[in-house]
Order: sequence, then structure tokens, then C-alpha cells
Amino acid sequence: LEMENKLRKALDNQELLLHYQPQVDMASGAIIGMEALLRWQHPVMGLVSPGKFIPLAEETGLILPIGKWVLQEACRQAVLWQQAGYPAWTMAVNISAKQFWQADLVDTIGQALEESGFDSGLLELEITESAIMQDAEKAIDTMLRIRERGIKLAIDDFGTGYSSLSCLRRFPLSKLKIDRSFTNDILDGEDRGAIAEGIMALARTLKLDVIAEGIEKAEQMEFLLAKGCTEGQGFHLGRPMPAEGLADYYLQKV
Ligand code: G
Ligand code: G
Ligand code: MN
Ligand code: NA
Repeated sequence: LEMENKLRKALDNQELLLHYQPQVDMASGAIIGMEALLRWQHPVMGLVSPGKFIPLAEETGLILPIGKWVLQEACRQAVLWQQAGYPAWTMAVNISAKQFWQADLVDTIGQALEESGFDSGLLELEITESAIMQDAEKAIDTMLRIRERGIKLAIDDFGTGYSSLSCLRRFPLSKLKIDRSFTNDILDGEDRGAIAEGIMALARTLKLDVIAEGIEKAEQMEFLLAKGCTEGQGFHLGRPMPAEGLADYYLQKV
């Protein structure tokens, strides 16, 4: 309960911040997008891991005001980068199940886009399989309203939930994000990347983009590229960083 009260104040006290992790075209090394990742910097507890406070935020409903702030802040930052002369990268924002099922979700997103002036075609929402499988018909309806605005939809941690393949075909998706456990399997697992490869084949069949998460080693990247996965994200390609860290990262790439 004490933690809950602290989290309740975090937004007003400006203790929440976003880090950004690059999404990279592995063949050229070019940045194609950024994923906004929430962080909580508490004055006494220090940096609280999202694994700890996001579940709490979901349970208490605090994820709703927090999620709204994340959307606004991520769009605002994306526009700042464009104004500074960086290329037009996509901005990926994680949407929790609770947020996804709010009746005003599409309005909240629209508001963040309007206030920031960010191009809706560059916004990508990351949702999980379990969120949309709660009620597939209703999810499709919401997703269509999101897609009508030109906003992209990615399935996060793909392969860890259970979505029926027939449903998957009916969801108006843009992209699958191969969960990092399968990227890890490329070097360390018994199946040697078979699941990552299977997801790539599925994405190809469904005409979806695909990005591999959790790339930590060059060998994983080489395997993925050889199998036709062009987009990647992970510590090997770039760690999540505060917005101010971008210039250094970018200069070092080009
Ligand atoms: O990047 P990191 O390891 O800190 O993220 C931990 C978890 O928190 C991941 O599952 C990620 O999807 C989730 N997460 C990070 N930022 C957000 C956010 O803004 N909203 C929601 N709902 N989840 C987030
Ligand atoms: O669930 P989601 O994919 O949104 O979670 C993103 C999380 O993954 C963040 O916490 C981020 O810090 C973490 N992450 C990003 N790249 C890597 C990586 O290469 N290895 C590991 N272990 N975690 C990563
Ligand atoms: Mn994500
Ligand atoms: Na993920």
C-alpha cells in the first residue's frame, strides 16, 4: 500500500521518465524507430524496475493516467527529434491490457497526436496477445479504429502468449515482435532458433513486418538476417537510453 501511494504521487512529482531503445535495420545499421520504455526514478528508492511497478500500476488502475502521460511524452519527444533534424523514425509505445480495453483509448491516442503534432503514421502501439485474446471480436473493432487513423499495431513478446492462428489472421496488425526468449534460443536453446524462424515464416504468410527483440550478440543478428528478419532490437544494437543520450549514440553510428 505504501508503494501504491508512492506511485500515485510519481506522476505529479515528475518522477516518471521515458527511456528510448533503438529499433534498427540490421543490414544497414540505420535506426528505423524507437521504443519508449517507462522508468520510475524515486528520490529515496532510486530507479524502480518496471517489472515491479507496472504490475502495481495495472492492479491499481494508475496505468491509465500513467499510460496517457507515456503517449503524450513519447509523441512530444518524437517531434522534438524531428525538429532537431533526425530522420522520421517510428515511435513505439507499450499499451497495457487495461489501457487497451478503455472506451476512450482511441480518443486518448488522438489527443496525444494532436497536442504534439506527431504524424499518426509514425506511431506504433505494442500490445500483447493476452490483451487482445480477452475478447477477439471487440479487440478487432478497437484495432480497426486505431488503424483507420494510420497508426501501426505490433504484437509484443510474440510467441509467449497464446493467440489462435485463425484469430491472428483477422487482427489488423502491422508487425510481430519476436520475444527475446526466442532470440536467446538462437545460440543457447535446443531448438537453435527454430521458433524465431517459425514466427518469421508466419509473419511472411500474414504479410506482417517482423522485428526480433533481445539481440545481445552479433551471431544472433547474423542468424536472423540470414533467415530474412531485417529489423532488430536489443542491447547489441542499442540500450534503452534517456532522450539526451541520443546524440552520442547517433554520432557513434554514422
Ligand atoms: O524495458 P524494460 O525491461 O524496463 O521493460 C519491462 C517491461 O515493462 C516490459 O514488459 C515492457 O513492455 C514494459 N513497459 C515498459 N514501458 C512501458 C509502458 O510505458 N507502458 C506499459 N504498459 N508497459 C511498459
Ligand atoms: O516487453 P517489452 O518488449 O516491451 O520489454 C522490453 C524490455 O526488454 C525492456 O525492459 C528492455 O530494457 C529489455 N531489453 C531490451 N533489449 C534487451 C536485450 O537485448 N536483452 C535483454 N535481456 N533485455 C532487453
Ligand atoms: Mn515492448
Ligand atoms: Na517484448
